[in-house]
Amino acid sequence: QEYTALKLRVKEWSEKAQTALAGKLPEGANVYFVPATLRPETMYGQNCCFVGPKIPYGIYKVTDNEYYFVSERAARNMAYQGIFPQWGVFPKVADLEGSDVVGTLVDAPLSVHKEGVRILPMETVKASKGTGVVTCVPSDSPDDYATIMDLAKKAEFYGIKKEWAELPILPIIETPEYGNLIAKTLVEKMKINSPKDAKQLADAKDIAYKEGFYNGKMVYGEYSGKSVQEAKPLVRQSLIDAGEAFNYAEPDGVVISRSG
Ligand code: ZZB
Repeated sequence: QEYTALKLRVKEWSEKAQTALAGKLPEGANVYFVPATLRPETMYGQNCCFVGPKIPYGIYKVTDNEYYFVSERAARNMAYQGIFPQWGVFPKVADLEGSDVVGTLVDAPLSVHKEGVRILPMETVKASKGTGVVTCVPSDSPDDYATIMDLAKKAEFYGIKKEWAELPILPIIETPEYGNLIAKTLVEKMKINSPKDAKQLADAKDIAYKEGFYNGKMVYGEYSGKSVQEAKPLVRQSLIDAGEAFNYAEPDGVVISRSG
């Protein structure tokens, strides 16, 4: 699986993270949350970024002033893809749980929300996939739409400020059959009531991927008017050229036998 790993720079840590990180990072160091995505062309629509509240994460040193917040599994994979300077080495400077960083303000590259977006909890993040960090695009991802609605509805229960989950959702891609907010359309049409409706959400995700890729047209950003198929590699490359993203490959879980 070939992902685009995006760099969301921390602007302000949550209180819990500030306490946990005291003295662990050099002055002026940049820390990035690094979500893995298959949809770089949707990055204009980022309106928060998710972590699993109970998942363990680390902050790993890449250079003297650049650090990544990812799962240990992802850091290890990255260390064998030339992402860290020394092959196979991924120095950890801090341990944090997802819940510690909820409320942190980050800068999401290309996002319409220039003032930054918040780190929010998502119960369905899988620790064993990608980087364990998931950027939220509620216009085009049904999982993200269902989660953000639930967070806004039960903000107190989740221990977040309601307004963190209420940033405007802007159209990024237009499809002939599902309009310009495909995730919202599918969630409503399929009567998905909660992020826990796993089966329907998997079906909705499947439709959204196919419709977006084969019939989608950009209606926002530099490549507005182009098809999603054309825009996808262009957005990806411009993020990489700007130093705001890099390629991250996921080993597909196949165990390679050395004896056979
Ligand atoms: C932004 C985005 C925008 C995404 C979209 C999807 C969509 P797949 O196909 O199963 O490999 N993701 C990444 N890591 C995790 C994780 N650890 N746990 C849960 N979800 C994760 O899924 C890849 C997509 O799943 C990634 O691309 C990421 O969300 C999420 F408009 O990033 B995506 C129709 C989907 N649209």
